Amino acid sequence: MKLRTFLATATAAATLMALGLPAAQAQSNYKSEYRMSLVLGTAFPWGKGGEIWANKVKEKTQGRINIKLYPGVSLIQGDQTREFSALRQGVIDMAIGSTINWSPQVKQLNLFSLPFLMPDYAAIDALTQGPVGKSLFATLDKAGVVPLAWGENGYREISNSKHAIKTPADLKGLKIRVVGSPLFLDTFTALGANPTQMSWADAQPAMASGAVDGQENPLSIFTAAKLQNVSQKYLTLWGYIADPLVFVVNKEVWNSWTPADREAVRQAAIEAGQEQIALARKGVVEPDKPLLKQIEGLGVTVTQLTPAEREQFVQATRPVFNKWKGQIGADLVNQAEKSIAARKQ
Ligand code: X2X
Repeated sequence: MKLRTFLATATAAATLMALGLPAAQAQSNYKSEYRMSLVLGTAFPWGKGGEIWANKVKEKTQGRINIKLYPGVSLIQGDQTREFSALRQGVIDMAIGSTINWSPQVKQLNLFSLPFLMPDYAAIDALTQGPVGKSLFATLDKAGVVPLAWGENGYREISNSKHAIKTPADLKGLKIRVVGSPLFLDTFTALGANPTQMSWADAQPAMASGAVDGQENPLSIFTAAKLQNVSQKYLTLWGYIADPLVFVVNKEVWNSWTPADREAVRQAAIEAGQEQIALARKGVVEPDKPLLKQIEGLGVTVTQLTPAEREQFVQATRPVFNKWKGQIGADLVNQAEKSIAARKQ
């Protein structure tokens, strides 16, 4: 907000308060609609989370804050790696964004993309719900947005059109679509693959045409986007990284709301985040993992690695981990490893 606008707003609010007018009448500066950016729509847990957040905000603010969803990152022409800058600039009012997509601007968020840092869901929770999560929220706040809650995209499993992947040698020469930060290029290069960076919007036609052989994404995306129909016939569960989602609001927008409405939006984000995480994990945390059966039922070969097989991928990517530890911040990575070691299983 410009200083003059701010002073005018503050004066108006003070006057209204002095006159004893109800808060509802102090909101003439509210927009009729707030724009929420998302990569994926309501067919996916990600977009469902957006819908849940928007509905809760509407209810908790008695309709004062009205949110419209813009899936497909349509406010930025589908270029998901520009979402964070657009948020900061006010092109986007609020978003639920993946740590991967914001990593080019906020290098600390690369933490979650460090290969094989997080062995299980408890490890993700130990990071987002502990000192690491706090520290990252402080970083995001400093970078110019208001972070409110964590959500989850999920563990990113690798698929391709050629053959089952059991060892790093199986990745050799495969063209793998990746998104976001250069860390992904390093990881897949270290594994002998041929990574190529492109947006999610471009990835699906590229798989369909055979311009790329494979991709990595959570299973909920695999099924909802029907990746078996774009030649993804082989799927390996390696759990190498997972991307959390972050619920955020543009700072000027946030400051334009009354304290009570800010609290309502924050509470709505926290509740929606919890519900969204449950949706993201549905089908993969139950003992019989029904989502895997569903995917096998689509004619996809699902490969589960033995601990020894998985270890080969860990070793092959260790130099990348070490290189990026320095770029992300050794203190943050050390804290993350400490939190994970102390996690409740
Ligand atoms: O582009 C992807 O792979 C996706 C949808 O998972 C993200 O936005 C990080």
